[in-house]
Amino acid sequence: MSPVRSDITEAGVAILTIANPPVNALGAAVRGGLLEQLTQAQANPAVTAIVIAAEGKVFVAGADISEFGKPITPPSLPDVLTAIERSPKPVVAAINGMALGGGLELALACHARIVPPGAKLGLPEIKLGIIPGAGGTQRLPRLIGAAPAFAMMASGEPVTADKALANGLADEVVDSDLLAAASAHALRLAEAGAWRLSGTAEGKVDEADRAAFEIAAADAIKKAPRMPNVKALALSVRTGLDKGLTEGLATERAAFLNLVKDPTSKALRHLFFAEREAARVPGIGKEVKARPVGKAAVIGAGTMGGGIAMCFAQAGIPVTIIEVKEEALAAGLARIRANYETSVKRGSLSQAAMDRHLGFVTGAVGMEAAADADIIVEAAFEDMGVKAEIFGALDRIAKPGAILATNTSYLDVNAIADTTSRPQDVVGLHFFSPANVMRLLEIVRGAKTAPDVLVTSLDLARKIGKLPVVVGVCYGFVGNRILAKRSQAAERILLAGALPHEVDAAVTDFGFRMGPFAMLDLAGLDIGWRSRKVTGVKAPVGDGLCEQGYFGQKTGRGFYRYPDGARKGERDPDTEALITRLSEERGIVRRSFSNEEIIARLMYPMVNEGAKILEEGIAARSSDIDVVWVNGYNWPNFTGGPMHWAEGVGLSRIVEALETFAAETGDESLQPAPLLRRLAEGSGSFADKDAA
Ligand code: T1G
Repeated sequence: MSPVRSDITEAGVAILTIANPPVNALGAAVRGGLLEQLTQAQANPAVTAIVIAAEGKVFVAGADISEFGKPITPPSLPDVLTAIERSPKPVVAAINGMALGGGLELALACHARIVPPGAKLGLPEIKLGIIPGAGGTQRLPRLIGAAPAFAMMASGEPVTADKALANGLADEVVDSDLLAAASAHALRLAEAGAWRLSGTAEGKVDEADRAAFEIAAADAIKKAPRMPNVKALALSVRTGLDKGLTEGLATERAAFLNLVKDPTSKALRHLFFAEREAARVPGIGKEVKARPVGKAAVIGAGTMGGGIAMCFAQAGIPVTIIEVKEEALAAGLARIRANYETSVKRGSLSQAAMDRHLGFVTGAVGMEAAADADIIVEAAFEDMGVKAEIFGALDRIAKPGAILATNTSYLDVNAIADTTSRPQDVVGLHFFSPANVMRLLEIVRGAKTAPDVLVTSLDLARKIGKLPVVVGVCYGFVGNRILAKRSQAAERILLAGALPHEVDAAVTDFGFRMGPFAMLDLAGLDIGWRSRKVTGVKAPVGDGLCEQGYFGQKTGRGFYRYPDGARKGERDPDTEALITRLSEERGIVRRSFSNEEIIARLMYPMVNEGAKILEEGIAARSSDIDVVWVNGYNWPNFTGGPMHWAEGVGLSRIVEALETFAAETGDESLQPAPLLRRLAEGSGSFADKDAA
C-alpha cells in the first residue's frame, strides 16, 4: 500500500497524507507516492487546491538516511519538489510537528506553510556531514534572507513556530485544526489566482543581507576547518544569489551527491545510527517493561552527586540529595544553585527554569531519606569499602523494587551488588563529569542485574537527556579501560623522546579538543595516581610529578605550568627535565616523533583494547565503543569513533604496527587481539561483526 493517500474534501481540497512511520522519512515509496497523488490531484477537475500533511508526531524527518550511498530510485526528491513548486494548483504544507531536512525542503517547495505552536523546522544536514540537497540552500534564502538562512543551515538547529512566523518561514501558526487551516489557506490562494514561487523571487539581492551572509560564511568555514560541507554550503548559497535558482540548484545537488560519498559524512551517519543502536540490548525484547521512576535519591552531594541530582531535576523528577553532614549537604546544594546561576547569567537558562529545576531538589542528612525513592544513585568516594558500607545500608533502607545504582568509574559492580540481598536491583550508572552536561551514560550491567532494571535505566537515560550505552563489568568498563591504554602509550612516548606539548599538538591536530596531558592537568594528576596505587600500574612521569605535589592546574604545575592561575598551560622546563632524566635512567636514547607516529602509538592500542572488549562481551558492538568515545571523551565525531576510524586506517596496518610496538616495548598487551587479527586476515570489519 502506498505510504501516501489522497482524500478530497467537499470544498475541493486534495489532502495528500504521508504515512511512513516512524518519522515519515522520504524514502523512494514516499517520493513516488507523493508525485503520483500530486499529479492525479492536479489533473482532477474536482480539486481546486492541495494540502500535504503527515501522520504521527513528526511531519517529515527528512530524506531516508539509510538510502544514502545507494542508487537513487526515481523520482528524486528535487524532481518531486519541482513538480510541487510548479503546480498549476496551490499546494500548502500542514506541518504537524517537526519538518527537518528534506521535510522542510518539501514544505519550502509548497506555496505556504501552516504550523502548530510546538512545531520545529530545521535543516540539520550539516550535522551529517552533508548539505541540504533538495533546494534548501536556494529556497530558504529567498524566503528569509541569505544570512539568516545560512546561519540556520550552518548550525543545523531547528527554529520554533514563533521564530518561523517572525522570519517568514511559516505563513500561519494555528493551534486549532491544522488541516482545516491549511485547506482554507490553500483555497484563498486558489481564489486569488496567484501564489509565491521561490523561483520567481529572484528580485534584487539585498546587499546588506548578502554582506552579512559572506561574513557568516567566512566565520563558519574558519570554525570548522575539517568539515568540507561548510564550504560547500556557502558556495551553494552564493551561486544561487549570483546565478539564479537553476544554477544554484545544480550546484547544491552536485555538492550534496559528492558529500554523501565523503568519509566525514559516512562517519557522522555511522554515529547517527550507532547512537540509536546502542539503546538496543541483545536478548531483551519490548515485552520487558520499565519500573516506574517517580522519585529519585542521590547519595553524595559532591561534584558528581550534585550534577546527577541536576539531571533528575531538569527532567522533572523529584530528587533528594543526601549527605552525612549538614555542612557537606549545604555545600552541595550551594554548588547546584551556583551551576544554575551561571547558566542564567550566560543566558542559556531562564530564571523561571532555574527555579523550576531547584523546586525538584531536596536536601537531607542520613540515608533514611532515600527510603521512598524508586531509584537511588550512589555518588560517593571511589573506594570499595565506602561503597560496600553505603549499599549495605541502602539494602536495609530502600523500599522493595528500588533500583540501587552506583556511579563508580572503575570498581566491580558485581562486588558492590553482592554486598546487598538484592543484586538483581543493582546496576552501574557511570555518569561523565560534569554529569549535568556530558551526554554519555555507561549503564553497567552486573551479572545479576535484572532485565527490567536495564530497561528502566535505558528509559531513564532518555528521560534525563543522556545517551546510554550498556557495558559489562571490567576495570574501567569501556571508556576508562580504553583511556588507560592511551594514557599508558602517552607516558611511553614521553620517555621515548616526545614532549607533552608535541603529543598534545598531534592529538588536537587529529581533532580532539584537548590533548591527553592538558586533559590530565585539567582533571588532576592525583586521580590517576591514586588509581595506579590500587592497580600497581606505573606511570613514571605522572608519578614523578605527583610525588612533587604537582597535580596539574589545581596546583599551578603538572605536565605544564599555569602561572598566576592561567587556564592555558605553558611548557614547564622542570617537567621536561624530569622526562629527560627518566629516559636517561632507563637508558633510552630519545628521538623525535612525527604527528602520524604519535597518533598511531596512542590510538592503535585503544582500537586493540576495543577489540578485546568485544571479544569479552563487555560491549555488544563496536559502534557502542564509538558512541562511548565520541560522547564521553570527545573523540572527533567526523572520524566516526575509534573503531570506525580504525577501519579507514586499515586493520592489517594496525595489526602490523601493534606487533612492532609489542616487540619494542615487551608489552604483551600490545599484541593484536585475536579478533583484530582475524578480521585483518579475513579482510573483515568491525561493522561486519556488528551486523553478524
Ligand atoms: N532517515 C532514516 N531513518 C530515520 C531518520 C531519517 N531521516 N530519522 C530518524 N530515523 C529513524 C531512527 O534511526 C530510528 O530508527 C527511528 O527513525 C526513530 O528515530 C534531502 C539529504 C526526527 C528528531 O537529520 O533527528 O533530509 O532506531 O529514535 O528521538 O536535503 O530521528 O527506531 O530503527 O531519532 O523521536 C535530515 C534525523 C536527513 C533528522 C526524531 N534529517 N532524525 O527523534 O526518534 S538528510 C535529519 C532525527 C536530508 C535532504 C537531506 C530524529 C527526530 P530505529 P529517533 P526521536
